[in-house]
Amino acid sequence: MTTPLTCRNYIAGQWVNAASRSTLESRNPADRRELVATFPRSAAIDVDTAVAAARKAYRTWRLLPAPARAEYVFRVGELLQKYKEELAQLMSREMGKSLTEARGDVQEGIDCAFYNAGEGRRLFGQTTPSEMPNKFAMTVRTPVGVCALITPWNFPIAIPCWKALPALVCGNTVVFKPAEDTPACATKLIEIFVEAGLPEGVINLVHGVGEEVGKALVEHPDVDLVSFTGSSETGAFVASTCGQTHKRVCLEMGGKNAQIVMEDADLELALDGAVWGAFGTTGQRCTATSRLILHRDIKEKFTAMLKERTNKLRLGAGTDPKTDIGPVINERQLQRVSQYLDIAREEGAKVLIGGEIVTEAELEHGYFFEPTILDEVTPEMRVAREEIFGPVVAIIAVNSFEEAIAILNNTPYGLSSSIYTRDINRAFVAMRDIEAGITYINGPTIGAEVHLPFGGVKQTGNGHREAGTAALDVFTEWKTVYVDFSGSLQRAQIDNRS
Ligand code: UN1
Repeated sequence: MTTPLTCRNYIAGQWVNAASRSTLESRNPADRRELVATFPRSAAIDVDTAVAAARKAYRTWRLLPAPARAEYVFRVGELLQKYKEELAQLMSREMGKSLTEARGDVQEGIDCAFYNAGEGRRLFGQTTPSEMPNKFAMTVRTPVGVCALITPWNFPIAIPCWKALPALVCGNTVVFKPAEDTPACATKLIEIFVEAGLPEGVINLVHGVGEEVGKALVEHPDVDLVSFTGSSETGAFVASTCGQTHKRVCLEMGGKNAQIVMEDADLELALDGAVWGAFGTTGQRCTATSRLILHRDIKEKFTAMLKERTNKLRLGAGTDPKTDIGPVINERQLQRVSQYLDIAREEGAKVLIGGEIVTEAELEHGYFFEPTILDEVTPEMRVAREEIFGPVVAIIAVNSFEEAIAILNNTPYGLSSSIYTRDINRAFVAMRDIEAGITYINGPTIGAEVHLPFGGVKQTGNGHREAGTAALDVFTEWKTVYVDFSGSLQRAQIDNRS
């Protein structure tokens, strides 16, 4: 076993303990006997210092030309490449995903760095004619200020990168509050920012629990923007607090994503997609497939194929190359998944395979749940409507394409969605009528790329998008500038009308 890391906060260019010196532990979810790291249990006082450091650094950072800011971000990308394997190994131990997926998570950070580094030489605004003579009109992007970034444990490198890298290129400074389940990954990420030479105070790290550090950040009068990824319940608190304190707020919350398989689909292809979408990352992606909406004509056949494939999935530690499915993140989540199985049984769903906490000797020290298929699920059941965030997929049978779309839309969420069909007309209708931020045609619900907008509709989001150029709209304000070089007062809407 590796020696546990001692993580610290990073504030104003210094690695520091929480003022209280109190600490918490991060343990390997595949084997809770392994201590991965200890980290500060920070409080409002630590948040105050970090916000003050970010505010101070903002004065100069915002004035550094964007291409120069972007060079730091480029360097972060290079260092992520250099430490990719080390980060992936650590991630796998700290949050349980397979090494293959952990490498993908770091790669998403690298992609995001290089994409946003290029943005330093774009950050395009507009020029447009004025309605008045001898007058110039344009828009420029300006930074928002101090940004609080509150991130989940399921993508411990990719999601902080999605938020921090565009925030920095746009000229903001950052206070980063990572999930309490992945403090070691967050610390390593910040070490990379430090090695990239980022000036003091531009990025600050405050570890701790959401109810303490997250809350203090959201309520802090000197934070200008909160970008939050997590549960809809916490998101509602974040949104209302930011409403009270007039902060900009960008939310990525729950999902209940579905994959439709029509009777004309390539079933092998749809099967690959369903297994990857439902059980990749142990079902712990916001984009995970948690419902399979199957046309009745292929339902029996496809369900049998899925059962056979799911049976072969190997559970184990993410660090073991043979592992297909790692543990769930912690005891609380394990119990939550298990409770949803009780609810499913009570509501009359049939557990086709799985459904239990794993008790076999080899895995007894981890938080393992069997990959689970629920059959005979109806759209009103709670397991068809509520986010479970575990290796559980619910099968719903439908008689028609129209019914499939209606059922897909019948949830409070709208993040990702997928349809497998060979019918081009249906594919286009699906693209139009599915209520979701992301729709895949003949691909699974997971697999978003960094240069396209990421986010959802309905209770998944609040109208913002991450990634791509959409992220720039989160992290900048538009300033509209008029330059009148006529030398006289020109009244728009009046002087140019007789
Ligand atoms: C998430 O689950 O919060 O599209 C992010 C995907 C990944 C990102 C998921 N690229 O599944």
